[in-house]
Amino acid sequence: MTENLTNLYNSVLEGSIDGVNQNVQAALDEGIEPGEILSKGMIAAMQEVGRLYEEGDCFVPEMLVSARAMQAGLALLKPHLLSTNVQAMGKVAVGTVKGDLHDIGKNLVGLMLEGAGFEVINLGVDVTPDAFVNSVKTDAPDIIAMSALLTTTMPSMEATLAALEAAGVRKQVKVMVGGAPVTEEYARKIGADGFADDASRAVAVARTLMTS
Ligand code: B12
Repeated sequence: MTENLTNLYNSVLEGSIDGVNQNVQAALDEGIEPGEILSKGMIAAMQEVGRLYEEGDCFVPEMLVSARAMQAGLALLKPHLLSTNVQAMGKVAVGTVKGDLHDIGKNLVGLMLEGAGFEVINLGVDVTPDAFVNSVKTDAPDIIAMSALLTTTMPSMEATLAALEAAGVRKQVKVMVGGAPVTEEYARKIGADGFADDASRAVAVARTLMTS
């Protein structure tokens, strides 16, 4: 890793917004690909934060400052991740499921989809099954993309699929799911149409769903 990427990684770990901003800019100036800045400098650091939390070496406030620093860096990187002049591919409504407030991964998926030419409706966090159903009725997305980061909120994905079915709109929309604890097997079990374990694969899955 270059010095700028290592400094960026450390800034996310320390939760330093100034450090993240400076080092994202320095890495861009050095000519490092935005995708590499994101994966090696920022996502890898958030994974380390998760590991430290699991080991009891950091706590929720530290996770939060790291998350804020990462979000600042993402905002700076966003224009570089979005390609221009891409044709509209379809419409995706993204949201983090009920009870879950983690939004970095969901926002990243939204950002990459936007970059690939999808129109993205961001429903935010703590999205109830009814709110997903309402979005299908009012926004008419081609795809719903649900994110969950907690094992305790994953069942809300299944509840949302049931709510779509009960409202008679399940056939109008494709559903894809993801988030750290979600697996391909779980996605299949609950009857989702697609799963991806990272944001760039999410784009590939969304493209496939548009033609299936
Ligand atoms: C940052 C963070 C927080 C921040 C969130 C800030 C924010 N604005 O998002 C704060 C401090 C608020 C937080 C709170 C909590 N957290 Co937290 N958090 C994390 C942490 C460290 C990083 C998550 C993250 O942003 N990762 C970076 C992004 C880029 O990755 P990602 O979200 O996985 O997304 C990628 C893929 O999964 C995929 N993806 C994501 N969504 C989707 C959707 C679709 C459709 C697709 C296709 C793909 C996809 O693509 C993304 C990009 O590649 C994780 C650790 C970890 N390893 O995940 C713990 C973690 C998720 N948190 C955890 C816990 C326990 C909590 C709390 C319960 C702690 C507490 N006691 O209060 C609360 C719950 C609050 C709530 N109700 O939601 C646990 C969950 C354990 C479990 N198995 O359920 C984890 C795993 C930490 C741990 N190792 O124990 N957390």
